[in-house]
Amino acid sequence: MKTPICDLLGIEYPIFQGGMAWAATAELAVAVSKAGGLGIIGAGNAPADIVREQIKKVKKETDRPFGVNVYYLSPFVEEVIEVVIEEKVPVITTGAGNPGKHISKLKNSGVKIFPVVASVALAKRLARIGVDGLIAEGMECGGHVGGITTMALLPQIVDVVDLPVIAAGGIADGRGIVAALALGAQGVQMGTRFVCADECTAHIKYKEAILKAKDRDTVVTGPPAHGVRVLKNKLTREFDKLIAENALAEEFEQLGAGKLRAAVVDGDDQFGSIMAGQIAGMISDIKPAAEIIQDLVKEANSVTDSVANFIKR
Ligand code: TUI
Repeated sequence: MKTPICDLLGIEYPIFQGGMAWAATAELAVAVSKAGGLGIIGAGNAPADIVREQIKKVKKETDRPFGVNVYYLSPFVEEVIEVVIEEKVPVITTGAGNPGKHISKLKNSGVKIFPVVASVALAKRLARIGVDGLIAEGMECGGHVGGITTMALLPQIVDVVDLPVIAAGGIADGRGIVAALALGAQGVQMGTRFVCADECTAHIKYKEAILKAKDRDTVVTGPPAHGVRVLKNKLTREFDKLIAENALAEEFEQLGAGKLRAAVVDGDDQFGSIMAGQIAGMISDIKPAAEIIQDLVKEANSVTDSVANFIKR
């Protein structure tokens, strides 16, 4: 399984690990990069010195390429961009905002940029500014969601940009990878699947909640247009009440504050925000990241053969 982005980034397989706030720490990024994928540190709302520590940790453990996800709603975006440049991080992915103003600076410093986009309009705008690739994220994903599914979004973006596109949202096995490649992607990004890697430092209760989840167990909470996909629990019922009351954006913000950390770090599966994608219902085991990747590659290969048989018959 090899696409042009493997050579562009120096990775073995076109598999990105989602840069999830709190859950995507150096430990997980090291394991994924060592296994031939692209491990990614999720900077989230962390201050720049914490992000620098995480980067140093990855560099100490592996010479393989890795990335940092920069969360554009963080109060520390400017400092995190400086750290990424100083530490010569090979690749960044970006989320929840438009990284346009930093692109020329990053490019001049040799940092490759793969912004996450959830619309064709933003994909076109960023392609014009000159990014290295795009991550097309469908609304099946966990965390912040756009409004278009991966199946519909991905080919529409592939058709209008002359850049490698990575598919994200709703992918957790070899079938999903082959489907994404069929729609024109050059690779995939997976978040929820890698939360259930041994090396992910998320609390065991967070992982177990994903293992227990069925297809309809995620819900999008938060104010309309700023939705976050999570597993249903007592917190999401509190959010439902706010919706019913037509509550103000600030009330949503207050209810959500600190809840991702509570779920990932403290294992609060009742009042924590258990961000996960709709594919959670398909994930049934916790195993080493290297095994996840090897199984994905094996499965993608065997699915490719059966698809070819169907089509040529
Ligand atoms: O970023 C995500 N997903 C996330 S980030 C996150 S961190 C967090 N969330 C809540 C509480 C505490 C921490 C959880 N999930 N996905 C990437 C993504 N980015 N999807 C959509 C977008 C996006 C949205 C708007 C990208 C650009 C954009 O631009 C608006 C503009 O300025 O044009």
